[in-house]
Amino acid sequence: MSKEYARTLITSALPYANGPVHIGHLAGVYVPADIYARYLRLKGEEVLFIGGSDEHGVPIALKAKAEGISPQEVVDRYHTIIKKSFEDFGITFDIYSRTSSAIHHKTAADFFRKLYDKGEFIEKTSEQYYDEEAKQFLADRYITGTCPHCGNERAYGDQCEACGTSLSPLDLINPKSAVSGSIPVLKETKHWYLPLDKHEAWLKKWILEDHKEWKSNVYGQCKSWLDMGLQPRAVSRDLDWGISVPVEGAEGKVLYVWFDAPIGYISNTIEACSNNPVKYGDWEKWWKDESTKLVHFIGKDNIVFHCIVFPSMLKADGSYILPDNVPANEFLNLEGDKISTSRNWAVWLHEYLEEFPGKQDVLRYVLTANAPETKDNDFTWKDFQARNNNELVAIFGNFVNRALVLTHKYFDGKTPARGELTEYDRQTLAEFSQVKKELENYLDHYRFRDALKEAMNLARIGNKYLADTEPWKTAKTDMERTATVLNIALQITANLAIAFEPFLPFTSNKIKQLINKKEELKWNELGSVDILEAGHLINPPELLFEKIEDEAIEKQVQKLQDSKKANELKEHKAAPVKTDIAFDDFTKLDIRVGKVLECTKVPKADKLLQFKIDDGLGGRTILSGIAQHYQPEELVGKNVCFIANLAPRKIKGIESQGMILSAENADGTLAIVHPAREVQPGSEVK
Ligand code: B3M
Ligand code: ZN
Repeated sequence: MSKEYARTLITSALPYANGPVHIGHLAGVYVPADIYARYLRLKGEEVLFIGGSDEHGVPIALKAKAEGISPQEVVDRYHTIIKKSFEDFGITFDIYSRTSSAIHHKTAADFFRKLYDKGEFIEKTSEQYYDEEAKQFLADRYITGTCPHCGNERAYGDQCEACGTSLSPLDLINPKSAVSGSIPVLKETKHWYLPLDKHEAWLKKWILEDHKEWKSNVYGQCKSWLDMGLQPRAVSRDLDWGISVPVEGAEGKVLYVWFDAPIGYISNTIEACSNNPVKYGDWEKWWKDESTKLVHFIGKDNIVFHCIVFPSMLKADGSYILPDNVPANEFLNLEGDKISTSRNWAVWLHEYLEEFPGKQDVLRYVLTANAPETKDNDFTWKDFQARNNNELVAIFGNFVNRALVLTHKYFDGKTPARGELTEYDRQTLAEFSQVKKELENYLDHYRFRDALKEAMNLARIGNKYLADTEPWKTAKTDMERTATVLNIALQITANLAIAFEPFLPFTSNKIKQLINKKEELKWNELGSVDILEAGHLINPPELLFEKIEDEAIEKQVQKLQDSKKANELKEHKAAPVKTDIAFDDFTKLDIRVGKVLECTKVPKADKLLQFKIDDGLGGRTILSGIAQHYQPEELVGKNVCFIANLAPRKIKGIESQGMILSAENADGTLAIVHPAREVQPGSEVK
């Protein structure tokens, strides 16, 4: 369905404020949403781009409990970090607010109340799990257990992350409270349900018939939900963190986070409009006027909420428009593995900027070029480096730099006048005049990867043009020809500033500064060869991109490997205890403390260290296979524990008179055991 709209309201999923944001967030939601918002603004359209933090829900309450702080402190911390990351990456929200705000509490409570008064909910008492120790009901992630579908023992009450199935607490096998670890009991409680089954008929028509143009991953997921048949969904929870259910007899109950969060888009609109009424006008025109195009940018795990649940809420209210499109992305993986906050398998945006300061656009470029638009995709550091070095530096940067440097060299930085065009010039101009149409076609259909490729094509055209026309050669014989070539190269450069503005805004600004065109270049100038008039002075050249060296990439790969290792250790379970022994058996072992007098590497044995130990009995020699874990010097003077009555053994011709004790990690790293205080050499360990 294509329709003429007057304005566009762009929403982007509100990230949970229980951790910082990573490249998966950026690639899946915020970069595409920002590209779209910038594109429409550049075209002069009326746009409102909404962002904000989602600050309710069980994971936040659990995190607060684990850290011994309040949920408000948790969300304050992460809201600040997240907001800053988005600013740093040039995500141009018109507002970035939060669902713990007073405006949101009121908007969400009013929304609920209206539906309640209209009789749009079902009230139902049912049995739910209750933790008698912690004296609370266990909703969603407050309860864990075994997934009935895949057997994962760490499934949550709302979802199994191993197989992706959405669950309810009653589905779990061997349920356990995440609060106290105790086994929960069933207890009656009352909740409000949105009867999605009643909405099924219109949803089917609206999505399956009227929105066949939605992305196939989105359409497909909706279809399978609708084919399965919709059930009433609870919109309240027994929790103490969230928005209180605004009806009598609902003490201790809050709105379910997925009920209040999408209303956050509305609250944030209200806030933006009341902060800046001149710019944005009345909030209702954004939500209640059929000539507004509403577009939700989200990740695939949010599809059902944005295509089925939230539209049903809006419809139940009756005064709201519905989304025109929900261009959800699939997931971005990292080096072949699912991105995970809890396993620290992620590239965090704030950390990226510490390691690659000023390189926001490189990440924006790689994440768009590799966006998981139709299927899950993989981010690798090697690909990041290759795209930077082979595409941004070698093509885009190289072209712009040559155009600027040569203009300074031959024309003192003044845009030369264009003379007669050759057939080849005409061909080049014809090629690049297509770029605008192609770009628009892709951007209008949320195909940002293809759009970026098209923008990059413009840089390729420029790069090839200079390589073929070789103005550094013609400058020796034909200044007029050189002038024409550089005029065209500079016009292409100006075009690049426009074409890349949605994708690489920092680079686009830098080009504008370099070509001395600070006044905004408009989208409709794209394709023009008259952006820079003859004589227009440009600034001294500077490089747009710099090469990223192998060391920088290896460091990032190493960082990930370290976090994988740390995880393996964390997840490793201690080995089961061996069969019992009698006390007498233990006393047969003579364990002593000794001081290391000397420690040296055994020649021609890479694992062996030779110790001279003061055992209080005149000293002894012990060999130990720990040379890969310790430098000999660091052990001299230390107290160690050793088995004193192990039968002596000859190794590499040296007699070892005992065994030094050490503790070993699951990954094979180890640490020598030391007594916690100074004791006499020869003391017995019991
Ligand atoms: N906070 C889930 C997520 O971050 C959720 C989105 C809310 S959008 C209204 O994936
Ligand atoms: Zn599962």
